[in-house]
Amino acid sequence: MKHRSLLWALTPLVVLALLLSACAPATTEAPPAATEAPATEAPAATEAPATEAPAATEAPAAACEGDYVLVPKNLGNPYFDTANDGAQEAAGELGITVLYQGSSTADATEQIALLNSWIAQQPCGLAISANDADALVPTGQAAMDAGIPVITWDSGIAIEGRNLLINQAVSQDIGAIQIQMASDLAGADGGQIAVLSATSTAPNQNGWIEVMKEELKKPEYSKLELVEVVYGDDDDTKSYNEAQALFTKYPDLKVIIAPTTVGIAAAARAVTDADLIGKVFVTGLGTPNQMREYVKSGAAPQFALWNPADLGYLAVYAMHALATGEIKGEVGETFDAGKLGEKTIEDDPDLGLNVLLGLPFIWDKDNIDDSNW
Ligand code: RAM
Repeated sequence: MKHRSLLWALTPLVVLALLLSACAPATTEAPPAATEAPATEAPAATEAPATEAPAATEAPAAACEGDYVLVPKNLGNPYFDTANDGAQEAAGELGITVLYQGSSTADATEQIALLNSWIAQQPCGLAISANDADALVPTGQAAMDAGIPVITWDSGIAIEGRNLLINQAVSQDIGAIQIQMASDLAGADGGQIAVLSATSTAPNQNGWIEVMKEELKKPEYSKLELVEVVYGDDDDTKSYNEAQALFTKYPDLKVIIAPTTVGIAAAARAVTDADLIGKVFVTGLGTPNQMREYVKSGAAPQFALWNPADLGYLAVYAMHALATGEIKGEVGETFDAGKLGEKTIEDDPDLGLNVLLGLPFIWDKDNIDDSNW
C-alpha cells in the first residue's frame, strides 16, 4: 500500500519548499510546461541598457558564422529530444544554427569520436551532456585550445575540461528528493530499496547516488536498506532486464529508484508486466509523457524532474554568450538568457563554474495531466 504522508498530500511546490533547504533558489509556480515561458523580469533581448553604452575602444560582440552543436549522451531519448526543442527555440531567438548530434549509445568512446570530428570543423560552440567526467577532459581541452567554447549541461565534464556547467538543479536536492519519495512509497515499515541507474560512468547519476547514500544515513531513513545499485546504461531493454533481475534476486524489494528517465520508464513497465503493482514501487527521475500511465496505475506513483527544454535553452544562451564574447566564463558575470531572465555564473568547490537552472519538481496523480512533454 502506498503510504501517503501529510507532506506528500501538499502541493508539489509546497513539498519542495519544505524539503529543500532554506538556501534553495526561488521557485516557479507549477510543474514546468516545456513550451511555457515563465514570467520573468528579464529585459527584452533587443533592449539596450540606458546608461551603459560600450566604450569606444571596446570591440563589439563578434558574431560567429558557423554552427553550434548540442550533444546529448545518446540519441533516441525523449528527455534529450525535449532539451533539443528548447535549444532550437533559443537558436531561433538568437538567429543561430544549433545542430543536434549524438552517438547511438551512451558511451564515452563514441562521444569522444563524435566530438573530435566536430572540433576539426571548428564550430562556434559545443554543449555536451557527458558520458564520463574524466575521459572527456582531453577532448574538452582540445576544443578550448582550438578557441571553441565548451559548455557541459545535464552531465558535466570535470572542471578542467570545460568552460561552464549548466546545472539543472542542486545535486543535493535531486538526491534528497528521491530518497524522500522512496521512503514515502516504502511506508512506515521501510524495507529494501535498489537503485537502477544509467551507465556506471555517468557523472550526473553518480553524483546523485552519492547524495542518496549520504541521505540514507539519516535516522529517519534507518528502516530503508539499499540492497544494490545496478546499471541499465540508458538503454530501454537493458534497464527492463535489470529491473526484472532485481525482482528475482530480492523477493522482498519495496522500491526501485531510477535516477534516469530511461530507467524509470523501463522499471515501471517491468513492474507492470510482472504483476507487481502495489508490491514494488518505482520512483526517481522521469518525463511526464513517459510516466503518465504508470503514475495512474500506481506502478510509479510519484517522480521528479526539472524542465529539460529550459535546460537546453539555457545551454544555448550560455554557449552563445561565450562565443560572442558577451561573457568570458568568469565567476560573477551575468548574461541574458532570454525568457529565463538574467543568469549569473557561480563558482562551487565541487561543480566549478556553473549556471543554475532552478528547482526539481514532483509529479503525481494530481498534476501529471498538467504537463505534456
Ligand atoms: C536520462 C539521462 C540524463 C538524466 C535524466 C534524468 O535521460 O541519463 O542524463 O539527466 O535521465
